[in-house]
Amino acid sequence: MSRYISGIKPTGHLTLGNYIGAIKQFVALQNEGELFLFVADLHALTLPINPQDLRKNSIDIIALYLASGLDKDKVNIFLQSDVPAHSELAIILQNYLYMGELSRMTQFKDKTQKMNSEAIGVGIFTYPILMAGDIVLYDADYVPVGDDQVQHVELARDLVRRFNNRYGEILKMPKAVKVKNGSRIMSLSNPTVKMSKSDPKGDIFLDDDLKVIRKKIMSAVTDLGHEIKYDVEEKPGISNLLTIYSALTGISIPDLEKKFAGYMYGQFKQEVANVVVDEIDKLKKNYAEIINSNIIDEVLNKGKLAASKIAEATLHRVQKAVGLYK
Ligand code: AQP
Repeated sequence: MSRYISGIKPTGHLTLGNYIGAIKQFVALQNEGELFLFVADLHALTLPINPQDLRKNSIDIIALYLASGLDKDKVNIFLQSDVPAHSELAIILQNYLYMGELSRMTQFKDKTQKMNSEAIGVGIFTYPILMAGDIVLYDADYVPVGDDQVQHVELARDLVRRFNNRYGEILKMPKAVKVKNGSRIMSLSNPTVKMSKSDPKGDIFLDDDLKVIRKKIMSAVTDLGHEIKYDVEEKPGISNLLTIYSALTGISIPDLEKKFAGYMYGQFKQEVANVVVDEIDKLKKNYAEIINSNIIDEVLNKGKLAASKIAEATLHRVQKAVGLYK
């Protein structure tokens, strides 16, 4: 049975991008293999965050995982900081990645381009090391992620190659997997940039009021012309809305182009809004039940036990391989 590992950083309110690119994918995979899903709370510290927000965002992610249909009895859900092996392994692995590699990471460049280089925290630079550890700790076959995280998974693969060349077959080689439609949901106000929870321009948040969501979709930036056609270069706004519709309904984009042939942009947006509002409405109802129950601690305790068992075994293997006396 294949094993999957993935996580989400509790850096803000989750977006429709996180839902489509990551969470919906997790839900589909829970019947395919063994799923380990964590809240990447240590990663959230790489940029300034208020402690109350970090705590609330972390709990919200667990509740949203469950509200989206992840089955607590099938999936192992845990907090990254509940499994100390993540931090311990990162200290070792940092010696097998290079400054040059880390400085080429797109996310590092994007997140720090407007910062004074003297004041960039080291954690945002070494983020991919911690992430490589997150992945290899679980001997995972696959890492379900959105587009923007694929480069980090590739770096983890380089690290595994380098480490195993030196010490033998110690770490399992992981592979990134993406959803077919929706691995990069774009901002509604600027469909050439990614929808991102920490840069909330043109985002749909899962906890937005349904009326606000409808309004955001109705005022989404569209393109010249009037045809409902998928063309990322010429029609990034319409293409993004088609992708969202397709990801939420499972209807292919060519079928949607046929379905919406002859629609005006406004009519099409109404249809997209209906689909998004329906999905988020269901999510909100489930979320309300979960957040008011005692289930979250139970889920986290179970997840921590299952995750720790595998993570500690990998950590010991690595410690022994590099010569630490164990
Ligand atoms: N716009 C998106 N479309 C599709 N997938 C997306 N993901 C993020 N944005 C989109 C996927 O969601 C997962 C969780 O991401 P993360 O929390 O680890 O951080 P991220 O990739 O940096 O996502 P954000 O929302 O942009 O967070 P911030 O703003 O904090 O950096 C990943 O699988 C990601 O690919």
